Amino acid sequence: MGQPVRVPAMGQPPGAARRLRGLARVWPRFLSAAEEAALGRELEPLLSRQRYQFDHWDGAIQGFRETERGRWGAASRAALERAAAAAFPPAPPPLPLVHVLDLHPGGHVGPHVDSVKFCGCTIAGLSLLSASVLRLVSCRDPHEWLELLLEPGSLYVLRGAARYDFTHEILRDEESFFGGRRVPRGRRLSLILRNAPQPP
Ligand SMILES: O=C(O)CCC(=O)C(=O)O
Repeated sequence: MGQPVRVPAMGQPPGAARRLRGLARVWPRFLSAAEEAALGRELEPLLSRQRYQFDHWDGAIQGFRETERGRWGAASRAALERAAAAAFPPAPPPLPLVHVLDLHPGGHVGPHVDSVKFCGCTIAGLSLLSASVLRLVSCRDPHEWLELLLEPGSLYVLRGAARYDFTHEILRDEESFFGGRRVPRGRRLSLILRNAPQPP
């Protein structure tokens, strides 16, 4: 595993990049090909039983199926433990259930901030199958934004201000560009780890 990088896309205003230094990070090629294959093998039978939903009640996510999983085979568990060690502070650790999101090629995750009722200071995601662009936009100033390129096999982490003060979204295929470069959005699987909210 190399050092995390946060490559700013061309034309990004520098304010968000400065504000989110160390708080929004990507580790490209975090997973080995064997780990990606093991995770995919384990998830495919669970996901393929479901239909993609295009009518989510609050519209935040469209064209998706999802599950939560707490029991993993050895290879998948090792990869998730490595991700947890890289992305999370010592406390609170990630919750035991991993949220698995399967996004249809025509689906997207709209801008939202994860509810503070269910998620603490850190969100981390492993991406499989298709590359995508994750966009962060300041809740205070929509001109302050940052985009991260999520290649298959990468790990991202959002913590602190990146998690609380910016919305995050996964761009739909038609809008999926990174620094002027087209990033075609096919079917994408993500495994999202979150820690528990801290008591006030
Ligand atoms: O798929 C991802 O990486 C992000 C998903 C997300 O934002 C969510 O489920 O709240």
